[in-house]
Amino acid sequence: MPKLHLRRVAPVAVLALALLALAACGGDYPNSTFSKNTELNDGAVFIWDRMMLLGTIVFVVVEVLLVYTIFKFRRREGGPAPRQIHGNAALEITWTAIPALILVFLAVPTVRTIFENQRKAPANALQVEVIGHQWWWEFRYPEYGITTANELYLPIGRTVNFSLRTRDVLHSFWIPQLGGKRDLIANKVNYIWFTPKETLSPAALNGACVEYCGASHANMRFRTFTVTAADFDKWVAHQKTVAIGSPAAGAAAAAADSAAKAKPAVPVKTASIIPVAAPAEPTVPEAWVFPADKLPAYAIPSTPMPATAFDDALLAAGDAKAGRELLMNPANLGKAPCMTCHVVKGETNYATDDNAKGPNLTHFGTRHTFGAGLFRNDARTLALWIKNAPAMKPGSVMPTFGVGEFNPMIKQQVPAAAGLDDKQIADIVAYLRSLK
Ligand code: HEC
Ligand SMILES: [Cu+2]
Repeated sequence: MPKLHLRRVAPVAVLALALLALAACGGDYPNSTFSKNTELNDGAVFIWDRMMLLGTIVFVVVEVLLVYTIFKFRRREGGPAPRQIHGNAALEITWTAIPALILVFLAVPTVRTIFENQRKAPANALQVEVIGHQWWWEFRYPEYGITTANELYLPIGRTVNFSLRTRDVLHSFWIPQLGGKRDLIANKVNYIWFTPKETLSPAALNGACVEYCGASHANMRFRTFTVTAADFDKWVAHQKTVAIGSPAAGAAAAAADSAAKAKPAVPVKTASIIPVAAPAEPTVPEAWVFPADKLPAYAIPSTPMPATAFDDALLAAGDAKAGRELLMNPANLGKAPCMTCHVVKGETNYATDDNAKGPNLTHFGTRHTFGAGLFRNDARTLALWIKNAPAMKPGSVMPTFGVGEFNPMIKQQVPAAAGLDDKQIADIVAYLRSLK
């Protein structure tokens, strides 16, 4: 056997190990929970640090003793037989007492943190209702009458109290950067609260479901935007309005218009008829969302797209008015039953927030992502989604609508009479994107 030159190999091995260990330092960990962004993180990080410290001390002491013993008392050729002993009371008491003491140092802060986290949230906390669905997230702000999906806005510096419910099976709510997870349990309302610290800068953070909940559990994600209090107010002011282009928005526009005319100081706009696909008109507070150009790479979906063809020229020519007619006219419910599962505030609704099977689409055009954080909200991705959602997201409750598309859920092709052609889909896409 070739002789192993221990003296030569050892330094190399030690160096390799050190480099490996150092590789864990630095770098960007956007989904790490070891950030001190909330008091919930603080508690967990404190316990973790203490556990690591004590654990490391124990590890080093035990390993040093072990290695020392192995070498010092190894069998030597012709050596005497080892001394025979029968236990050592002092030693045994010591090595029972030390771990017990260490556990006390771990248990006390752990229990204290658990009690702190289970306390009731401060009375002035922002209330957010989180409702888990297979496989997406509904967020409601009861204070403001806002219902939205998959994108959560939180003001920096204000405590937020989440009430957690599920519409179906167990889920678990987790925004690693903002602290611990909590389960959504059937027939029970759970709570979790924390405060994004005053010192934080606005950020886009990832969230996820962390309790296995079926086919698309891994595809049940969401984005959280921690924004300044002023920006949050802007977001709220816009999100609580009805959808632009809805009949109710038309009425609001007319009212705002006459109000503007009454005040001569404000330059009066001549055109007062708002087309359905109007870009953000000043009648509804201007949409404020987390700026798209500030989205970090980790918050931009990169889910692979299906190879389905879609004519980009059709998309560019999408007619929002025709799309709206498809969705809102009851005569079209057979082909486009969208509004039986989705709610658009201010429009013809067949569902309510409480029985809608799909996400509220009121300000869908202002969202960066859809499909529970899986897809970028652009025209092409949206068109493919309407064509065949279950082909893009396994198990999706949203059915296949594209004529000729294969619905993997019921293993059937969509017949021409029942589905939507690409032109109709392009029109619906234009309408959905106009929902600013
Ligand atoms: C049977 C109920 C149902 C019908 C009908 C339905 N959807 Fe959906 N839709 C859903 C569900 C459920 C989701 C969430 C899917 C997911 O993310 O897992 C969804 C998601 C969506 C989304 C993405 C929303 C988001 O924020 O993630 C859009 C857009 C959408 N549907 C549009 C439509 C259109 C347009 C139609 C009609 C052509 C339609 N839906 C018909 C149930 C439905
Ligand atoms: Cu899940």
